Amino acid sequence: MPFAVRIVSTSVEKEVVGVREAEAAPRSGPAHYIGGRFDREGTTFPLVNPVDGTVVGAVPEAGAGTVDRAVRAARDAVTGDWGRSTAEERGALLRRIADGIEDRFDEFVAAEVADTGKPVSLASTVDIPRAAANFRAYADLVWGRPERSFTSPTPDGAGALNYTVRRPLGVVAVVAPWNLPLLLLTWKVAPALAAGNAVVAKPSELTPSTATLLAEVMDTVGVPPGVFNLVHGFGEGSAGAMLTGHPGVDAVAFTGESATGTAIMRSVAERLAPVSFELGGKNPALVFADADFDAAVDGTVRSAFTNAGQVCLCTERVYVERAIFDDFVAALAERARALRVGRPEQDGTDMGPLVSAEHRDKVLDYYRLAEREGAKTHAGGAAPRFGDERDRGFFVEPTVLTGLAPDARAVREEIFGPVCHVAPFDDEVEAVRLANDSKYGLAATVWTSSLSRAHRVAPQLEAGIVWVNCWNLRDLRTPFGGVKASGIGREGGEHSLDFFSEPVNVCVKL
Ligand code: NAD
Ligand code: 6OD
Repeated sequence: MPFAVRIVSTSVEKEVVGVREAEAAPRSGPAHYIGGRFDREGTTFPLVNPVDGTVVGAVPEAGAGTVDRAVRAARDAVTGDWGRSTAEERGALLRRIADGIEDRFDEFVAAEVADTGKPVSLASTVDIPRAAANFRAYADLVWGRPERSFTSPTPDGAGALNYTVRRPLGVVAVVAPWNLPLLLLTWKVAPALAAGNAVVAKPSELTPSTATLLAEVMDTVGVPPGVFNLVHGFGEGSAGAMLTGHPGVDAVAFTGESATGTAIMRSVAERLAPVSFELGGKNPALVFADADFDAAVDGTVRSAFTNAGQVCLCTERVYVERAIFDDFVAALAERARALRVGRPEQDGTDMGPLVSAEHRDKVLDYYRLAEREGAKTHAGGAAPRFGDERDRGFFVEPTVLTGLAPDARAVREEIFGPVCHVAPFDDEVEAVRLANDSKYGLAATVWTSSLSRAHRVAPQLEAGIVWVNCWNLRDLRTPFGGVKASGIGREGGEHSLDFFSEPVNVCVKL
């Protein structure tokens, strides 16, 4: 048995043999996790509560030496027993990780809420359950993965058999953003491990806590030392760039801003390491006059304001057929004004603060820029005032704008806050042209009651994901990713397993 998980069947396996005691498991704030050991080596930077701006902890910042140790630990794992593990063994371990997350569900929710300020209702129904689901999904997928084989003719008539084996890439760097910290980290870690790689993960400097809890779970359920490593720090000039630029990293899976993707691509160019990039967006919604009006308003409220607009899939550009434009704007603005902005743990809170003071300032700058560019503000447009400690937090109002020209910066640039601009269109051709008039191409939404229109419009949209009469309905098996500046490659289901492994054709002369 190469590592400490007993495989009895492919069903969920509860029994773990010889699980190591969590070594120096921190339970007291963010820590690096390298080669199966936790440490807080190096200088620290503050962890800030977005609700009131207070400093609530300290995060260790990995320097070049720490990153190097993590990469070496990962290399040792892939060249050791882990590199010879079977898909069945890895699948069983992934299920244990999912169980481990669920066993500490409330801690994960509390940590995610504390770092991001997102409502408990969101963290407990989306972030944490879907993070656990990622591990289960890839446990199933890697086990059930079919490969094709071909028999080929040979000159002597004996023939040859070609079949494919999948090899892991080796040491994979996973660099994640702050908006859905655990969900988006596990979205890459789970398939990377399922495919047999060792991982060095770097979460966002703003949201280090659930990644640390994940390392604790990995440790507790018996993930072998070096298979999953975690380093904390910033991007440029810090742990992020040191990791992606490390010559021992065989591939980089990154989610974050498009400009960061460019920087990472430069850092891997010399050694030609493969990248999987999930990047920014400026996602359009098209609302046709024949749509179910209430469903379209409801869906647009969700797509613009979920997680305070800090989801890469959020709608920031809404195009509405002229016949219903005024009614739609009025209804959307009324719903936006009614959203309850407040404490994440309070029942009924729809929106918490933004993640950081810097991000709040960026979003508020865009609100002001939009007004200078000629926007009319129908809802929001500022920071709310509470009259208590939340006024030192990072809250902004959900905002609905109209009246901007197609080339306004607030229409073209990703804001990543709770804001959308609504503009009219006259026909389907114009709607598609407006939707595609962006350097980004992540997700698009179409609201219509015409089946023909839906099928006609969807494939014309320059986006990796098109939703019809819904938003963010996500099956983990489906391809996920963007076109243009929104990404390179696809993740999700088989697509992630394809990225995290190389097919090797074996040709046997019969
Ligand atoms: P970001 O690019 O600033 O940071 C993401 C991660 O990259 C962080 O861990 C950061 O420390 C690290 N990083 C920054 N500079 C780096 C560098 N030079 N080298 C290596 N690592 C570096 O993004 P963010 O602000 O954390 O997240 C918001 C952005 O992420 C938005 O643009 C959003 O659209 C995008 N996003 C995209 C998706 C998607 O699936 N397409 C999903 C979520 C978020
Ligand atoms: O898969 C999901 O549930 C989800 N909310 C994905 C979001 C991805 C980008 O931010």
